[in-house]
Formats: sequence, structure tokens, C-alpha cells
Amino acid sequence: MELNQKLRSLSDKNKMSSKINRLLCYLGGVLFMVTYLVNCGFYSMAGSIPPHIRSISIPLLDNETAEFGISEEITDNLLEKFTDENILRVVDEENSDSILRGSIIQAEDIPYTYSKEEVVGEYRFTISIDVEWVDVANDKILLQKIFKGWGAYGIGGDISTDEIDNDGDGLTDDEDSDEIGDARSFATKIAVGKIAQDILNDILTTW
Ligand SMILES: [Ca+2]
Ligand SMILES: [Ca+2]
Repeated sequence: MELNQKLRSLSDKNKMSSKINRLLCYLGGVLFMVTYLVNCGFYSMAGSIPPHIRSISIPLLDNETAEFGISEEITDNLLEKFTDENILRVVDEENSDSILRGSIIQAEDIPYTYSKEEVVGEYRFTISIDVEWVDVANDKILLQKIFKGWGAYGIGGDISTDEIDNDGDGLTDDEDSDEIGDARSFATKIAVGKIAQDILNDILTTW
């Protein structure tokens, strides 16, 4: 009787451990698939860029506008995005296979909505950059385009209560944890972030 019980509990334990083994195998398989997909995603994107181009440099952008300090802000944002994405190595100009040059051609507060009394309710701080991506070895332009980005703000100045979706993400004021701080600098950050993302997307999909 006692022996039977022991045998039964032993076989239960075996069943349990084989279940655990199966689960581990399954999890291993899932992990392998995820790693595989992530790696393939990375290589297929990197593989779409000409193979001799492995690095990029982004010199300080020219500023053709009267907006002070904007070239530093945009250049820093571009450097950060490209470093994060890690598709091309970000290096200095002397050692790079490709150079991303840009000129800021517009930085303006454009009235976007008006009240019945013709008073501006919402501005869009709009930035345009003329960008050129150059293949250094072949002295060839790989991409040339004007990129535009904007961030919205009202005249009240407080973007957390202005009833405007300042970054265009579908969330307004207290629904959006981003909508705090100075209106104009927030709009700049949004415009610049969007431009940097668009440039990166274009570089990745052009090839
Ligand atoms: Ca928002
Ligand atoms: Ca807002």
C-alpha cells in the first residue's frame, strides 16, 4: 500500500517535470524566434543601404533663419536618433562613409486657427530643413529632400491647459504626460523630433 503510494507520487513528479520540460522547450523556441526576427529585421534594414556605407557623420547644420540656437538643438537630436537606431555607426566627418548635411531654411510661427473675431487661437511653430545625404567615396548624393516638422501652441502659453493637442499624438492636455513646460520650446522639440525621425525613415526606406 505504502509502496503503491510512493510509486504513484513518483510518477506524478515525473509527469510534472516532463510538463516543465515541454514548457521550457516551448519558451526556448519562442525566444529563438523573437531573436531571429529581431536580427533579420535589423539586417534587412541595414542591408538596404549601399553595402560600402557603414558610417555616417552629421556636422552642425547651417542656420538660414533668425532662430537662435536651433542648429545645435536639431543637430543634437539627429545625432541622438541615429545613435539610438544604430543602423549606421555615427562618427566624425574625417572617418565617415557618408555625411548628412542640412540647412535650416524655415523656422516660423504660423497662425493655424482663428476665432470669430479673427484672433489667432493656435500657432504651429514650423521648421523646414534642406537635407543632403552624401556618399563620400563616390561623391554622390544619395538623398536630397526638404523635411518639415511642427509643434502647436496657443497664445495662453500653458500647454497643459490650452485644449490643444500640441504634439499631434491624439492626446490633449492632462491626457498627455508630455504636455508640460514652455510652449515654444515644446513645439521646437516636437518639430525637431519629427524631422529627425522622418530623415531616418527615409534613409532606411530609400534603398
Ligand atoms: Ca498631445
Ligand atoms: Ca495642450
